[in-house]
Amino acid sequence: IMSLYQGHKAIKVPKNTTTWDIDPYSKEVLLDPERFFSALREKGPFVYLNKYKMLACGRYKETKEVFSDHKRFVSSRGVGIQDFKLEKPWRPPSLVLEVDPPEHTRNRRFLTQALSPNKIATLKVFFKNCADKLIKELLQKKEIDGISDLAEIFPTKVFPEAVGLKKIDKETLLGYGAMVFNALGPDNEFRKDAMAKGLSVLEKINKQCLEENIDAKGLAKEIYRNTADISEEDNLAGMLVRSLLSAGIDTTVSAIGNLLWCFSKNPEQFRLLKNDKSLIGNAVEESLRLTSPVKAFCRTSAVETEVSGIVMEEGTKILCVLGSANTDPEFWNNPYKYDVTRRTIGHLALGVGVHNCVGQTLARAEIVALASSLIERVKSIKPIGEAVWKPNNAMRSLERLPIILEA
Ligand code: OVV
Repeated sequence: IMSLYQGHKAIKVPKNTTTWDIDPYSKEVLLDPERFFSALREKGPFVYLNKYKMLACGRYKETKEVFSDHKRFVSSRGVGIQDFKLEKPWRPPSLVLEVDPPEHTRNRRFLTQALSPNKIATLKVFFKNCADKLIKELLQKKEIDGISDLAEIFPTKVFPEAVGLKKIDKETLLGYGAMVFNALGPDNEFRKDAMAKGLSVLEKINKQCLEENIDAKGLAKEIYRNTADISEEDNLAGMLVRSLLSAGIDTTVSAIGNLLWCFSKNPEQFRLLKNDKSLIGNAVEESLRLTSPVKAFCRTSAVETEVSGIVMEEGTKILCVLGSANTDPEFWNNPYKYDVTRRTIGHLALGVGVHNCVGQTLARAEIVALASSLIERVKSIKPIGEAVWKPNNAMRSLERLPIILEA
């Protein structure tokens, strides 16, 4: 008899696998992720989490291998700890995140088409203008909270406009992001808190995805146009727009907050950038590598299979800790150093394989625009208080980052 545990199949400890009592979804781990990453990698290619009766991996090699093989390690059973084959998910599954090829291939193409190089080029100009305006305003204030005054403000202003939402408030977008990402973890206090604000947020988000509520010039309208022949099918376009709103806000808010954290802690790196602006793109990649805003996603084994000598049964949930793979000393030199000149290619912050971040060109355009404005207009970014991290089951992001921007 198969037993269900924490929303998935309770697997047996595979042979030659270390068992571990740690809770990767606890606040303690979040507050000291680097210690968790190191211990995870040292225990072997996979560890068995006693508390969740599932596996976790954090070495670069295995994390990449699991992510790269969408046939053995499926997304259609959910990328959180819940197995959608065994339990009903909290919302209708995403048509890109929580689906396998061939459906995934078709659906993803509609998003790729909407995010065309031409569209991104136009948006870059818009993002840069908005970033310049915001940084000019913040320089007047001098003392700011890098999160509530900057990281949360920029994406919630430019992204809804890029998508073509007619009206949407910051709180709704951030509230929905918190639900989507915390829902990937166990039903702990963080998931419960996010879900508590739930129903009204869900209603507003679903409404915003409807064709009558989107502007003719945005990405959402493009998705409706490209799916016009078949969009009757299960609200296809609306569901794809929902994916933009699920994946496009919290991720970039966290990435920008984490980038500011990197800058404020490494003034010599910020000065290097000011002297050589051609490094900006790489400085953004390096902040993604080092801080991995999406900490971890799960996969589920569709068959009994083996990786690095570990045999795992069908239905095994694997927590793939991207932040750990991105700081594996077997792959990266001096991995915990923020180094804007580092060769960053191969980092897994935006995933790898068929599910790699479909919005990455848009995300990079946003973050690079903001980084450029900072480097052009700000002399230094100094911490004036303690950086406070915000617990989340799937993201690594800040609650507060008190800084001074000096002109
Ligand atoms: C959390 C997340 C990431 C990527 C995609 C989606 C959600 C989605 O809803 O499609």
